[in-house]
Amino acid sequence: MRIIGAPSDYGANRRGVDMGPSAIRYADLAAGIEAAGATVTDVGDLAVPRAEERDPDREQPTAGRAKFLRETREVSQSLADAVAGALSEGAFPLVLGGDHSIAIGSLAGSARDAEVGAIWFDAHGDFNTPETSPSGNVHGMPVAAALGKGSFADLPWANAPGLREENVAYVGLRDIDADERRAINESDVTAFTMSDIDERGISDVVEDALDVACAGVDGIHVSFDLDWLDPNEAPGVGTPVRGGATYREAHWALEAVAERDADEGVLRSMELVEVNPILDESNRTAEIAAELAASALGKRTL
Ligand code: 4U7
Ligand code: MN
Ligand code: MN
Ligand code: MN
Repeated sequence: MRIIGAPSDYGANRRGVDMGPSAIRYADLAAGIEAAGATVTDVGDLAVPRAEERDPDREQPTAGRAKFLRETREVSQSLADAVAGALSEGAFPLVLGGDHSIAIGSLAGSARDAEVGAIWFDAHGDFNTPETSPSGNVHGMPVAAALGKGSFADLPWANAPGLREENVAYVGLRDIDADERRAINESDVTAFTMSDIDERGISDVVEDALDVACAGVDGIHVSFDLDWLDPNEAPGVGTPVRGGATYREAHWALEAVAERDADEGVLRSMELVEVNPILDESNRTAEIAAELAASALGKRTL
């Protein structure tokens, strides 16, 4: 497998998430994955210029409200190439964010030459468009971008050709904006909220999400926003929301992904996003991210 760092913070309004890749590596990511039985190659970080190096006058080339869209395009295109490149060489791409806007590139690369499903572990729907976004922050838009919603229809670099709405499954939503809710409900994505997990338990919900993502595709992309976890477990994220998944639920979820992969070979690409070491308590959130990657890649207790 191949580790690709994407230290972008263009999609969020808080600095620090650009240090996510370093923090996750520092948390013994590679050793954990090797203990799970995979061979690790770390190709380092993509070159992402700092926001201060950019002329703010050159922002906003297109539609609506989307901050740093030009920079997001550059990062997305180089990440899409890196992900597609890994896949074409037979390596599993594990992308380290960075804010969640990097998922635009991961999905564009993973679904460039294949039919791909996506499982989205997140407190948020990330289904805003430049037209509906209350913040203008692109980390709240990657699912809509990949699916070509709103003005993303005019931005081919942002679209994931082999991703269909019918194969997108959310797990554990709990903070959705008003227009975003309408758009999710009108779409063909499948959304499981935290209430679904309360009612049915994590195992039933994740198995259903896997069924949705895996139906008729070549493989799945796992997008893991650390703010899916409860902030008491993972405080180092930019947009914490109370009432999230527990540490054990998160592990169970990714162990279920690993098990499905062992049975059916479905896992194609993965990303860990929104780790912000500046907001963290020691390096707790990055450590959880590293452990979860090992779980997804097949680490077992016995
Ligand atoms: B994350 C938000 F308004 N919905 O669009 C927005 F609440 O990648 C938050 O899931 C988005 O962390 C959070 O700005 C994006 C907001
Ligand atoms: Mn997100
Ligand atoms: Mn989120
Ligand atoms: Mn966030």
